[in-house]
Amino acid sequence: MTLEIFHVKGTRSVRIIWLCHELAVPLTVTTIDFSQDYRSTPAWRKLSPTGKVPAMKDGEMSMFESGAMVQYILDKYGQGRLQPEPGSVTAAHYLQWCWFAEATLARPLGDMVHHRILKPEAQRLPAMVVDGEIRARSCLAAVEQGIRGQEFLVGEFTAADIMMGYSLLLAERMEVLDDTYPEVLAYYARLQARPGFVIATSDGADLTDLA
Ligand SMILES: N[C@@H](CCC(=O)N[C@@H](CS)C(=O)NCC(=O)O)C(=O)O
Repeated sequence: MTLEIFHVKGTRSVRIIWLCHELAVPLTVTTIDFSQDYRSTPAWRKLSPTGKVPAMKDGEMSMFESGAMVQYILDKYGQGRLQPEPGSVTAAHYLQWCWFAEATLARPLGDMVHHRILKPEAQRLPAMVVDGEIRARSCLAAVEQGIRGQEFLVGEFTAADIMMGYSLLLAERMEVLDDTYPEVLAYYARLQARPGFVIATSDGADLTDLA
């Protein structure tokens, strides 16, 4: 077994644990300390130059960025599962939602997390939280429209739903995922019911050796 995810409960490492569970790909889950002190150490910065979580290793190779990890695992271990045929129309929409989940929806949510929780109180800007909520709500409205009439983002369950599932978890935590978005709530409930999501978000995720 060579694949190892450096994990903190409730962070984007959830995507990797969930994906490996869906694919039945062996994964070692190593929980790390989320403190700023630990994330500033040279050892952690070697794996993740900006100090963020997660980082992943596959043998000698190490990488950061959860979406890139998802694509790497699909390409190396997925045997065509959980992603559409490259170059197809469905693949275009699959890529659209993967990127939207992290680059567009998670971004304002990240601003909210920083200015509500992570930054020292003296550095928090309430206006960033207000603006983040407006931007996040506009993204949730787009998901509401995109998911209407289908079970998952591109029909069948794919890794785009894993990318989106974590962003929705963040939206829930920032209290913007409410009944303004009934289709998104129902979709999120479908994602939460998947065993991979349950394991990846549980206290025991770090004890899970998905062999
Ligand atoms: N785009 C990056 C985002 C990584 C990220 O923001 N991770 C959060 C935890 S989920 C983090 O480490 N936040 C602490 C910080 O930004 O200092 C990814 O997908 O891996």
